[in-house]
Amino acid sequence: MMRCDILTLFPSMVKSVLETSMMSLAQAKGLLDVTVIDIRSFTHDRHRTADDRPYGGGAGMILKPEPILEAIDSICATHPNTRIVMTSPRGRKFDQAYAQKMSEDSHRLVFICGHYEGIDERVHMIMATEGRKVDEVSIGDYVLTGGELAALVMIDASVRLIPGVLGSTNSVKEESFSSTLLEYAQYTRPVELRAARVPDVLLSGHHGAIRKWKHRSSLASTYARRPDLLTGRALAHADQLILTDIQKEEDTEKSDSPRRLSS
Ligand code: 6GU
Repeated sequence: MMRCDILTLFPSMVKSVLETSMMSLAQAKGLLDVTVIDIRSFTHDRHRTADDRPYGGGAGMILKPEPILEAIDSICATHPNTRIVMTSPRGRKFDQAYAQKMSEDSHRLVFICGHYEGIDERVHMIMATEGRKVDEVSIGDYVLTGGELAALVMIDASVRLIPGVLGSTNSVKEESFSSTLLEYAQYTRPVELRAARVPDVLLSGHHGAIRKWKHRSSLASTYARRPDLLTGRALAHADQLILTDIQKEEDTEKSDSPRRLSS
């Protein structure tokens, strides 16, 4: 069970995603619990002001610290076991291992979605000083207009790792990145399509041969698309042999971009 709060200026944007597909199903199954909190509900002025101009000048607006700190105080008063996740392009990079940790985390995860040019620096400072667990997390090296999509990406990647959310537990185990190889090629009907046939072995019913084929397909796909995933990694001797074979095949097929492994 993952428990989250999302602090945002745009609750409807977040809610629409949470009401769809796997996110909605996970909540219905009681495996995910998300509360969306409007940062503006912790403002006290007539205009519900959540942002202000930066001291020292510069472009854009900054999120005011008080509403965010009040929102966190209010959550922590009822849920002391929280981890604050500040979405920010300056944060630590989110990856599959991070998603796995999140999916197993017993803390209530409080996502703070930054907007405009950022959040008053004292929010991070004060939370750290108060001894709260705070992580700044980025989903990649590009800049979003706000942290909502980033928070949703993190929740989506994590929630599907909770046992029972996906139909079969195998679909998680076999896929990309759990094994640090990309997925093997997949096919469905029809067997023949514009002269392109499904590989015969997949129709053969020989489970051993099929397993071998899938593994080879994974290695070939990884070698062709993400060779960086193979270079840093000690390959089993059997895999090294398969890879050599794949490389030979590629050379004879005058591939458009032949690549060599450094190892
Ligand atoms: Cl977590 N937030 C924002 N605003 N931009 C980002 C990001 C997060 N990760 C990458 N770009």
